[in-house]
Amino acid sequence: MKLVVVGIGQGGARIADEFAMIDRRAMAHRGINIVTDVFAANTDEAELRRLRNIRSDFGHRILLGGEETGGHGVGKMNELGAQVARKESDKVINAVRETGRLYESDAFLVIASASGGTGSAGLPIITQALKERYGEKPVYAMVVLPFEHEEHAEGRCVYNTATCLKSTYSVADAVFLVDNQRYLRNDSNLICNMRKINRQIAESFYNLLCCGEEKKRKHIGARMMDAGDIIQTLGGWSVIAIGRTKVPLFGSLSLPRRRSWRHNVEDRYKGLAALDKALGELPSVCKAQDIRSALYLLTCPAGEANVDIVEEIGDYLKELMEQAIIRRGDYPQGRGILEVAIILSQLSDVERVRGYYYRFGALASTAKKSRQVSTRSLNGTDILLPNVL
Ligand SMILES: Nc1nc2c(ncn2[C@@H]2O[C@H](COP(=O)(O)OP(=O)(O)OP(=O)(O)O)[C@@H](O)[C@H]2O)c(=O)[nH]1
Ligand SMILES: [Mg+2]
Repeated sequence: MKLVVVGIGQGGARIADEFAMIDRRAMAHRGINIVTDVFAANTDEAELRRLRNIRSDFGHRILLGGEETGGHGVGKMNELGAQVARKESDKVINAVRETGRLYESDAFLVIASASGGTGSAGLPIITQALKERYGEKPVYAMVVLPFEHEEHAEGRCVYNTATCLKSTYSVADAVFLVDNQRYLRNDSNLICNMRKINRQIAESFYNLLCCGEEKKRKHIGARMMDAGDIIQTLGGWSVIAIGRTKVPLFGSLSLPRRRSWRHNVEDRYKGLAALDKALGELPSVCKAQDIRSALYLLTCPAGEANVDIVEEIGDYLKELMEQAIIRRGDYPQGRGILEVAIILSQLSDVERVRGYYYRFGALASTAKKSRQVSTRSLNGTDILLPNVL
């Protein structure tokens, strides 16, 4: 599957930058192309300059709202972010049109953080503009949810997140929810953590995108997963994750060794062990009974893949999510690692999203009350509006 990737705002652009990176890796290691083009759009000029992998011309690093913000971002004010994105969405659409390789792309992926000002407001607007212009291709959105400490610190964070989620859901063909908090490792500093998080987010798409683009027969599995499977699976709220286990570098049939009982059990259930890790990485947003559609892809060296592993994973998932249509695939690729990539989609209820809507409602009514008080106390001079509205 080939994507056109558009990152908006700081978080979105940096994650898009990692997609440019995995595409380079796919070309260098596997001779295939998984991302036809990558764009970053931001109101922050310095941030655009800091990107590492996206082509550095103005057509790929697009400055929005130069006049309104002087190239310094919108400082979390998503109203300004929306105004700028509405006025300049054509810049992005024109840049995409000029890629020249649109015809080979299967879908768009538009990425942004939910709690900033530029990305959270720009995401639904750019998604809608792409849908209007290229209606025949699915447009998927990826929304990065804030860290817990950010939510506690500012109401604006919840306000932006709730409005971003609601408006993006209404226009995108599917919305991937990515939870920053889920990826947080306490042992690294914040910048290092962000980089690792961004890398991991892009990495979870790597084999899924590569699989359907493989041309060499030895890398085509018994059940190949391609763009059609992924497009059929995706709809509404969605989540993605990968889990990995190590497998012997020289295959299971290498020199006979004395192996402990524990190792034999791990070997026997390595597919389930990787699946378990993938499920553990998912953002805690849904209950199994709310999942309507899912897919999994087993990627491992050819000698490690067998029908039992693929079926074991499928049986386990079917038991877990009875209502879901589950698509499966296997991809003989790589050395020493067995990976399970999983997408859960068409989630009928997402508690986390409901939580944001609920808190948004509470913030709005508190704001209304305090507006009445402040208006009264200032004899009608309506200037003490809380920051969130
Ligand atoms: N995963 C990830 N999250 C990020 C990154 N940079 C910022 N964030 C998160 O994104 C949110 C802030 O949004 P930004 O993307 O910085 O905001 P913006 O879209 O640039 O909007 P303004 O700066 O307000 O103009 C916070 O929740 C951050 O934790 C990143 O590189 N990776
Ligand atoms: Mg910014």
